[in-house]
Amino acid sequence: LEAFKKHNDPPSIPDIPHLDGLVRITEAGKRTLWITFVVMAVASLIFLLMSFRQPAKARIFHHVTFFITATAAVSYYCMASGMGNAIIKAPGNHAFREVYYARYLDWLITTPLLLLDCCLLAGVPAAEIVLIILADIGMILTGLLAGVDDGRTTRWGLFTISCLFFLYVLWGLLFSARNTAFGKSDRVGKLYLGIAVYTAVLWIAYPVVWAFAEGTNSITGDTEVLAYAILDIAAKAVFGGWLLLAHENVEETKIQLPNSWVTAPNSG
Ligand code: RET
Repeated sequence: LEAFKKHNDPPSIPDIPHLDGLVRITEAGKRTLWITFVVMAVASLIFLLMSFRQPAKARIFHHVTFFITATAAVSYYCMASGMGNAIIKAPGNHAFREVYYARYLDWLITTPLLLLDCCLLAGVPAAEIVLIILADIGMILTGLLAGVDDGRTTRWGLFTISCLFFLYVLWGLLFSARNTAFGKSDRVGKLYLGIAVYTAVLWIAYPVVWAFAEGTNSITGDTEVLAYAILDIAAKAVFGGWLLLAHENVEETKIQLPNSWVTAPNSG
């Protein structure tokens, strides 16, 4: 038993900072993570309060959007506390990088919810929403595997597969859903187009940051944390505020759930 335990003992923690060529975040990066946590938590609270301005049946966008920033808040809380990262072999001799895989768990939940928000706004049929979200899940899972991969060729192979899934998502957002939105009315189309282009531009920046950070290990951990934090705040908190305010003013985008979804049968 002793031999087994010894064999499975993790490397002692103090050894890790002394690893040659290790890129990891410093106090500055930690501070960015904590600030982003606060921004996401405050945004969640605002979205929750905004939901009370609508009747219970018409809060679906508020609830989806609340879950997006709330999930990000939990994820940033964990990352700021030093959880959800791993030391991965990086390209180059004696190069290692601290990779925050917790982000991918966040994205696994939040990117489908962001797409759901966009698709509900445009009025995309349920079967197509499922396909777009499945492609998105494929994108994040292959991205996660690429991020924690210490091989050379598989990392970029997985990155390419992830990008192919991403192309499908972009096509759904920018062409298919756009046509559906303009089919509903010109106002819905214009509102949707603004939000979809904003989303597409921000999302394209993620694989670019990835290529410099996890991909080639050419920016510092702090720069990576800052870049993803700015993107996350824009893609979740700013996106959410814009979506909620705008849809309240465009009657055709309001979704009323059936009564049976929001009241118990015997509650009157
Ligand atoms: C990865 C790396 C592999 C290739 C591609 C990626 C795309 C990631 C995207 C993330 C979007 C995240 C959002 C988060 C929350 O706001 C996984 C970086 C294509 C598009 C919007």
